Amino acid sequence: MTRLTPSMIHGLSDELTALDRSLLKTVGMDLMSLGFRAVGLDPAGINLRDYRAAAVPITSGLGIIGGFSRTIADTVNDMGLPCFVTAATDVNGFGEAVDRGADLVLMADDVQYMAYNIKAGKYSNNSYCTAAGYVEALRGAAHGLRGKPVLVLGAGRVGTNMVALLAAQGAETTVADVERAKAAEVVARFPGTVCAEDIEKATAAADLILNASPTPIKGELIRPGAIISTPGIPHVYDEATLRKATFIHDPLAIGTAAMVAQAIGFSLGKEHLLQKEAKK
Ligand code: PYL
Repeated sequence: MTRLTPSMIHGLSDELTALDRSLLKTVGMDLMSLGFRAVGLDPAGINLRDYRAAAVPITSGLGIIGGFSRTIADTVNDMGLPCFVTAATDVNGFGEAVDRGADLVLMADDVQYMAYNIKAGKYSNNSYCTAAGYVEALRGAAHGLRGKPVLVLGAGRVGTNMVALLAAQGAETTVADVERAKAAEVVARFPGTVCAEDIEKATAAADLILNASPTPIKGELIRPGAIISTPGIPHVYDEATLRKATFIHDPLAIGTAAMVAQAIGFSLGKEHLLQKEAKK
């Protein structure tokens, strides 16, 4: 998982309204609905104001990323679920979240980003939920994925979870990774999935792409009219490329929305069908 930087995070909170608008136009759902549908839940009838969340800054490892917890809280508030950032960090911050009545605690170290549902005693994790969020976004933009060829770039934790989710939806999945053995390992786990022999050729032939790699796709390889659903960071494309394809991207909000949705689902006695298979 590529570590976000303060500059990647800067301004995201101010862009949440534009993200909602863009998602509605591209995938037919706003951020909140996308998050819930990504984990198989219908947002209708769930009153998010009945819940309370906290974002706890975590100082372990490489430490706090400026703006990270604030941006998470702003994203969760944008979904309609009240969320505050604790004044304290780490264990003390977790205690503050509990004392202030949080139902969900969102926190991330250098290895994992989770939303912990205190009452349910279960957590959702970012690798799985980012995969679910971007697969659902692609499904919405493509008006369904069943029987359609989809290229997954990157066979890490997020890419692997994407392949599992695509298999469940009956897509025809090709996996590509610069480390071919990693792609082959994922293909072996999901019968019917194919390993790309030549990444550039596979990319140039793809109309539906999930880019879970840390490498932006070369603009000249992208087919006009392609739909590219990509949590990958850094996300840098020139204007000509951005005009010829449909891009679905944001560095943090879509994964966070699906995490919150799945964590709320634990309170409703629901667990997404693939969570048990997902690699954490
Ligand atoms: C969760 C993000 C999405 C992409 N990369 C992941 C990342 O940057 N992880 C590290 C998060 C560290 C947060 C830090 C803080 O500010 O609490 N411990």
